[in-house]
Amino acid sequence: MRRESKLELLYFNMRGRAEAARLLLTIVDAPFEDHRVRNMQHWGELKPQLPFGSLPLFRSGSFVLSQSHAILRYIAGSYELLPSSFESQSVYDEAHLALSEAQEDLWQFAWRKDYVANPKAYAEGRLSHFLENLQSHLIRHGGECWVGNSISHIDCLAYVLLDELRAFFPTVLSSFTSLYEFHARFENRPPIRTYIDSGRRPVVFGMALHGPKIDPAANVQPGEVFENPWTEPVPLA
Ligand SMILES: N[C@@H](CCC(=O)N[C@@H](CS)C(=O)NCC(=O)O)C(=O)O
Repeated sequence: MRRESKLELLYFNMRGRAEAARLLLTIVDAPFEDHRVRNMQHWGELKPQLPFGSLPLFRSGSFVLSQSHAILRYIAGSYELLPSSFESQSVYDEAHLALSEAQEDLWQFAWRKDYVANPKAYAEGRLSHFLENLQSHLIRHGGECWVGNSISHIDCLAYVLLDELRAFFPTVLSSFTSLYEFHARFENRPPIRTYIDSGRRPVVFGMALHGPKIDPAANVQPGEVFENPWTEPVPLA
């Protein structure tokens, strides 16, 4: 990525598959335009033009990339956060895929009736199983960063997953001490704290069967709504 190129991230007004990239761009202090598709008409026009008919999409000057995980890795590589050897890069990919597998599973669960009616079985079963393995990975790698000795795109992805647990499965997160401590450390990094406190962070994690997953800790303004291409605007308070 040429540092002087204009950077644009295009997604919906949700954290979802764009949030790790937003966090990474924040950490590397890269100014970027954070475009959010908010209505059906815009989405209807845009979707047929997209390489895979979905978002996020990232632009760096004339270079265009879709697929959230490719985008994340690209930003990491552009800011020299990836090691040079193929073998070392594979270790990053290992953690990357393990985290995305757990995240996809959690997101799939949000489309099942049990997500609201009976989340306990999932929380104590599949979710805890994923977290046990992820926590072991973090501990094996020293407990501070997910891979390597300094912050990377993997830490951003891990935070996005763990932050959704902080919101909707808080007792599960706090029972995994190393994951819980990582989450707290990450969000207290000055650039991340500034972003969270700025009001720029989307209030909604993503869509679920029952509607948008609204962050219970978000500072919602009276009358604020979630504008999206799929439903009428949803009141956030
Ligand atoms: N594998 C893709 C999946 C992208 C994806 O499914 N995006 C969803 C939002 S999270 C989307 O664009 N949905 C709207 C639609 O398909 O109409 C990625 O990771 O970027």
